[in-house]
Amino acid sequence: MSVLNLSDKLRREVDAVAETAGYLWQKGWAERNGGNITVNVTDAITPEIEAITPLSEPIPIGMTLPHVAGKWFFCKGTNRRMRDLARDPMANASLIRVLPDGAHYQIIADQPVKPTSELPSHLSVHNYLLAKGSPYRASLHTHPIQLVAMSHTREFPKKDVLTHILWSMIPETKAFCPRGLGIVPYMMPSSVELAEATIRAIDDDYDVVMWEKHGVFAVATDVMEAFDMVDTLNKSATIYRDARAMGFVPDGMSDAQMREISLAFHLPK
Ligand code: 2HA
Ligand code: ZN
Repeated sequence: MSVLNLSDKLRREVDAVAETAGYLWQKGWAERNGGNITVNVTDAITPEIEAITPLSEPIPIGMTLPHVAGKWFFCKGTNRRMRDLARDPMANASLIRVLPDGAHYQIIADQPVKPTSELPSHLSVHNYLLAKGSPYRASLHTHPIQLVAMSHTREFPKKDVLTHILWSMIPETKAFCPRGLGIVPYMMPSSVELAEATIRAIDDDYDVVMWEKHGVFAVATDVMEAFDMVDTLNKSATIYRDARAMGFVPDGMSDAQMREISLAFHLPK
């Protein structure tokens, strides 16, 4: 029996992850096993799920993260494909519980799928969010084509230059990604340095962070919200690219037009 039979709330969380994984694949942002999703699903755990015998022994996380102790996460499996996660989420991801020591986890359901190799970095971000009392429960890493392309020149990835260009392409981008796009210089995927730099960028008040020449990392209340922010930013990048491909540098909305958006949507900047 699937654990999904035990909690409607967990089923909705898993359905949202599967739906998002399908979008990532359809958009061409998730080649092979590219990208990751982890969601803190602690609120969806019922006493029946808590009573399930784990499918694995305690597995070391590789670091001690006190704020995720006792929390439950739904995580894409290591080496699993987004397109397979979309089709059959419980066979390509797993429900895990972090043990009270904050240093080990156990796989609970539905199958002994080992979570993403990025688990330490994703859990570090969740640990940071929980420590801060943030309502954010979802983290998403993906490879959005046009945004990544824009990180391949020294002209753009200066702090807030890229954000300004993207905000100015369509009004929605500033309205729905009001914190803009943080930038983390290229670092080795899966490295502790990359995880730490990502947390610093989130702490700097960004919800979406560009990993230069690699992809983006987004945090939000839920996985669909994280996807929507990346999708909106990438839409702006695509409009920018298409204007350039038509042979001109796009004007962008004026500063006055952008201020008007900030006022209408009560945005901080
Ligand atoms: O886990 O995209 O950067 C797959 C990745 C790592
Ligand atoms: Zn990646």
